[in-house]
Amino acid sequence: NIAARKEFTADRFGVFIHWGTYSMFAQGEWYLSAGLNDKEYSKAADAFYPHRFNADEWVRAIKDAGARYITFTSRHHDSFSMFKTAESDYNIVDATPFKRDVVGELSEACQRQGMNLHLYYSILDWHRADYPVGRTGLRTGRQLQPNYDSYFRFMKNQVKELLTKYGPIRGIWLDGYWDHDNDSVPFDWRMPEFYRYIHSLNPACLIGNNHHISPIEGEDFQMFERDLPGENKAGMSGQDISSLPLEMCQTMNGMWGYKVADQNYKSSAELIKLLVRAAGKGSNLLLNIGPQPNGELPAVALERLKEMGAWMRIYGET
Ligand code: FUL
Repeated sequence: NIAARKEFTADRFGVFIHWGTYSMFAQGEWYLSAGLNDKEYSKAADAFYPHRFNADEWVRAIKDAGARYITFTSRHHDSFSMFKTAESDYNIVDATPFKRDVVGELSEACQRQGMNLHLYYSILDWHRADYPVGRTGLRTGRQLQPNYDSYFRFMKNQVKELLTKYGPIRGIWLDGYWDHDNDSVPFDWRMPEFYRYIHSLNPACLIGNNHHISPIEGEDFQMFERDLPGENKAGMSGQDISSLPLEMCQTMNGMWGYKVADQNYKSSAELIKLLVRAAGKGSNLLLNIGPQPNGELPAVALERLKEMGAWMRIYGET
């Protein structure tokens, strides 16, 4: 997968998309963890109908900004799958009136427009009974029957669906490892086994894990959350810089998922500076957008993409 890694590094600029039923509450993607009852929260799926969702429009706007890949949340901590899955009914096709496979539509749009697609996948889960609850886990309204064997099997099956049914998926972006940071007995996530499984399905698939520690065997790129590699201003990315391709992710405002109260967007000048500084560190910038519950990208985000595109057309490499 040396070629895939090189292509990834040459991309320099990607757009992260956090979108799920949490977007409906407009409070960010961690809303469920604010002590909510999981059963009540999950009812939102029954009203999720993002009638303005148009994958081609998203991809067009992102492409015009000069970004070369998209990383999309296939399943976040709240466990809701944005794709049709046989592993759980709690998914966009079976649990919502919308009934459209968002990952599928996005993947097709990406293929039509020559955009690389990565999928975010949470290994931490706030909803399933079999996930062994960690430091952020909820107990409210939730059944607990921790069984990592069962949960691990579930993850493998879902990742198999994602990597075999949706065309070319260039990368998998794993998240939530830090949920077991504080365990008294070290938790074995069995990541090397998981990575081998992913690579057996697609040897070229780039694996990254937002674990905030140094790379584990089997990973293809190293990520830094909200920080330029080596800076660690946000206190989450203190790990040493490795020789793997690097990627930093950052929000346009302050939250990943749509948060209506957060209009504190960075200016285009700041965002361009960030992109340049990341490139100067040999790192990609993965810049986040949280689409609205109706399926549209927020107007301010679209404006920022436009302005970045204007700059990229002059100064970006082609
Ligand atoms: C974090 C997650 O907990 C956030 O919700 C978000 O997805 C960010 C990119 O990674 O670890």
